[in-house]
Amino acid sequence: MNNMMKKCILITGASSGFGEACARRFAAAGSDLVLCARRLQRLETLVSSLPSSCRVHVQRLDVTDRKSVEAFVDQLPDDFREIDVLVNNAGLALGLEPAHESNLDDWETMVDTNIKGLMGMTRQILPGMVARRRGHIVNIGSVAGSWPYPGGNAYGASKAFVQQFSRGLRADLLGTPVRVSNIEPGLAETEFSLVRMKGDAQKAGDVYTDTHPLCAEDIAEIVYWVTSLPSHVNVNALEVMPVCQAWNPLAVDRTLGNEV
Ligand code: NDP
Ligand code: 8X3
Repeated sequence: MNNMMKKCILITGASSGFGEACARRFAAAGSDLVLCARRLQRLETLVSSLPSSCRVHVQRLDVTDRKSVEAFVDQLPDDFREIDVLVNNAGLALGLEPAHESNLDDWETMVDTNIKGLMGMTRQILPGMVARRRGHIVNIGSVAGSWPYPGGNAYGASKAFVQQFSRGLRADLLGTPVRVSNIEPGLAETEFSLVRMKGDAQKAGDVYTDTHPLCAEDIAEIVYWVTSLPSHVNVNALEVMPVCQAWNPLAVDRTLGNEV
């Protein structure tokens, strides 16, 4: 028996990518699962492929819908109410345009999902964890939260929020046994780029051409690992890139001449 068996794991954005891989990883460990996303059909297909012994509750949830998020815990069946691990994974990037050409609706959707959705879920689940004196919030941040790149503007800023919010939670939760971790992945091949490129499969594929990116299972293994560590160990943040990725030198423009 491993220490995640029968623990109840709530994963947002479980219909693809990291969230789906986390569901499979925790199911393999014998955990109970609460899976949510907007695409219910995808969740149901995922459930049908999990071991039949796995206890799963699926719920359609748009994390940008504050009323639904607020009603979420009350709608959980009794057996799934005591969440041990919340994986705040639902998120997205939209567009790669420079700030002066970006779509404000895209920016707002990223804020609503990556920031407000994550805050709302945390606010719903955390009181129960504190009351039970048991729990772990795992936020999925990004390297983009620390390292700016052209076109990363609002997405990177939303993940910088996740980074600092995770630290703030740690500060608030000192004196409780509740743990908080921010996992900050770099280049990873999921549906992330297809969403960012708004369905343009060619552009999405180009992101990964001639690379060996992280895969969803890499991140799921890390999420599993940080949550299965002994209960006195808190991984505050974990930044992970594929070997083929690193930082650029600071950018220097040589075209402006006397203009500045
Ligand atoms: P995917 O696009 O494969 O998965 C994103 C998941 O988020 C989907 O299950 C989607 O479900 C869900 N989601 C999006 N919007 C909402 C919403 N409003 N309400 C509920 N669920 C939502 O991408 P990844 O798995 O790569 O992304 C997961 C997380 O990892 C994101 O937070 C992303 O920012 C982060 N990340 C990704 C990296 C990468 O390179 N892939 C690197 C670093 C971080 P549905 O559409 O069914 O609602
Ligand atoms: C996703 C990784 O580098 O595309 O968060 O921003 S990156």
